[in-house]
Amino acid sequence: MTVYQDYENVKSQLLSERQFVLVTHRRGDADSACVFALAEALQILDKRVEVLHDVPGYLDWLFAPYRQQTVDNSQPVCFVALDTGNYARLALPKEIRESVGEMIRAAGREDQVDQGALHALLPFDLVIDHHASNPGYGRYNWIDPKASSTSELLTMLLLDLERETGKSLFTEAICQSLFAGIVSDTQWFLRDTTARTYEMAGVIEQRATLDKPDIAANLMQRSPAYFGLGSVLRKNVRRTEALAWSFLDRASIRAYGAEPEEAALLIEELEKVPCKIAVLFIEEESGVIRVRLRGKGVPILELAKRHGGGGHLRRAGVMLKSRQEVARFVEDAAKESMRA
Ligand SMILES: [Mn+2]
Repeated sequence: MTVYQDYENVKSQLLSERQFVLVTHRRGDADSACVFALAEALQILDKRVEVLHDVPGYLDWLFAPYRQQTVDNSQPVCFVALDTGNYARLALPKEIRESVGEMIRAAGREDQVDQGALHALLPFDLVIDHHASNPGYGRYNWIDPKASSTSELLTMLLLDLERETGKSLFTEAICQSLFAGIVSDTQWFLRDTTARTYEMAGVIEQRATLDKPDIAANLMQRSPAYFGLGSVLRKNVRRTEALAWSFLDRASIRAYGAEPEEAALLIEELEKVPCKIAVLFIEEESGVIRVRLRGKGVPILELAKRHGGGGHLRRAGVMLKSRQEVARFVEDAAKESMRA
C-alpha cells in the first residue's frame, strides 16, 4: 500500500495558484460531491474555479453555493483530481474520455493500458484521494488510504488553509457537504473510521448546526425504480457457503427505469445476506458488466485487482467485458470467500 505524502506541496499549490479545474469521478456519490466544498472554499480565497463532475441530480442538495465559473485558458490552470484512484473514471472532457476509451479498447482491458500514456492525455497537477489502489497520477499526490473519505481529508486541509490565510472557510454549506461525504462513505461511522474521522466530524460539528436527520433522510432516499429493481435483485440472489451474489440484467434495469448509479446502490440490500463476500453484477447498456464487491470483515481488494479492478480494502469494483466472464468471477470470489 503506497501512501503519498505530498501534502505540503498540494497545500502550497492550492494557496499560490489562481485558477483551478477540479475533477471528480463519473457516477458521483456524496463523497465525490465534496468537490463543491473545495470549489467554494477556493472561491472564498478569490480563486477562479471550474468543476468537472457527474454528481447525479438526486444529490443536488449537496451542491454547495459554489458558483460555476470557467477558467481562462490563456492563463495558468492547476488541474486537481479528487476521490478517484482510477484515471479512466474521471469526469474528463468528452474528447479526452473518447481517447481514454480508444486506449482501453486497443489494450483489451483497462488495467493493461500504458499508464504513462493514459495520464499524459490530461496531466494532473494535484491528486487528493483515499483509494488504496490510486497509483498517484498527479505531479503532487496526497493519497491517504487510512482516510475514511476524501471529505475527511478536505476537512483537514480546510482547517490548515484557514490557519494560513486567516479566512473563515467552514460555511454552513461546506460543512454539510463534508459531513455528508464522511457519513456516506463510512455508512454513518460503521466502516473505515479512525479517531481522525471522528475528530474531523467534531470540527464540522463545532462549525455548523447541521440537521443530521435531514441529511440522513436525503442520503437514504431512493426512487420507486430502485424498489422495483430490488425484486429482480432478490429473485436472482445466489449463495455458496460464504459468498452471496446477484445479477441485474439490462432489460430489467431499463424496464424499471432505474438510473445505473441507483441500480448499483442495491449492493446495500445484498449485503444483508449472511456471507463473507457480497458481489453485485450490473449489466450496462453496452453489455459490459459492472461488478460491486463488499467484504464483510474480509479484504476483497486483491480479488478485485486480479480482475483488473480496484478500490478500497473492503469495498471495490471491477468491470467485466461481458456476461461470459461472470461465472469465472463467481468461482474466484467463492474461493476467496472460503480463504477469508
Ligand atoms: Mn470517497
